Amino acid sequence: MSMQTENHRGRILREHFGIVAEPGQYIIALAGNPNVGKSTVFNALTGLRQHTGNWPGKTVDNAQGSFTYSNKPFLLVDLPGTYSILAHSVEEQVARDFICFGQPDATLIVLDATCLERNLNLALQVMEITPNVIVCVNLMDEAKKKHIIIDIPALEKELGVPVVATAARKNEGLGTLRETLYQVSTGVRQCSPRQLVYSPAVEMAVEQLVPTIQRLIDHKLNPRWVALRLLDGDTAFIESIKRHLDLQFKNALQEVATV
Ligand SMILES: Nc1nc2c(ncn2[C@@H]2O[C@H](COP(=O)(O)OP(=O)(O)O)[C@@H](O)[C@H]2O)c(=O)[nH]1
Ligand SMILES: [Mg+2]
Repeated sequence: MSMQTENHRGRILREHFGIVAEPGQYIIALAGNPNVGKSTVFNALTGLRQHTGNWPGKTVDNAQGSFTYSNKPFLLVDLPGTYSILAHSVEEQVARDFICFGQPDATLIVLDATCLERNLNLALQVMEITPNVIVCVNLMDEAKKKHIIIDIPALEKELGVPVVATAARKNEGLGTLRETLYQVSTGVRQCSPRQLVYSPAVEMAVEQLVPTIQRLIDHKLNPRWVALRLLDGDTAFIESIKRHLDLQFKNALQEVATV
């Protein structure tokens, strides 16, 4: 990463998200449903190197913590616990905007091993936005107690992103988690997240929109995901684009959205 992009991202992080990152720090977003052990994972990874505040203009808590692994500095940003990131609440909007516009190097999604089905919804949504996803299946000790067996390699194959099993309260699996975060954030390990396929009519509309969106956003966002949001009539997302991206793009996108 060049110093120039780094400075640009640093400015976006500070001005738009109230997050102060040091140059060269890899940024990792931390997402998950409420009560899955997200804070426990956050504490286990960052220890006391934490800073808390609010998201700018929102009454939603914001926590960031740092750690070093393999001589590389990381900044972990704890997002609000949400079931979705389709922005139906302030918390969901905060989480989604950070994943979309904060340019994290990776997003770690913590899931509850005792109710994977419900939790995977969020993982699949994030995997539509960014390829750099790590899934942490936490509460493995609770799952074991309930005789739930999770085939981690099979899940990893299904999802196309690294999956790490943890019992964060017992400090189990965190070594592997650190190593995996390192590999994905630095690009040593590439992910190819499985994409949801929609009805033929939706897929056709997406296909028609993608080239135009691609031209307009210039790698700033995943064009397929932007197309899906536009087709969804997601006005909150268009508002977020206005807030976080430059003028030229947002005017053009508004035109596409109103067609
Ligand atoms: N048994 C067990 N409990 C856990 C584990 N991780 C977190 N917890 C507990 O689950 C509860 C919720 O954890 P917390 O980190 O606050 O969840 P958050 O809402 O996702 O931030 C707390 O009582 C934790 O101690 C785990 O791996 N195993
Ligand atoms: Mg928490």
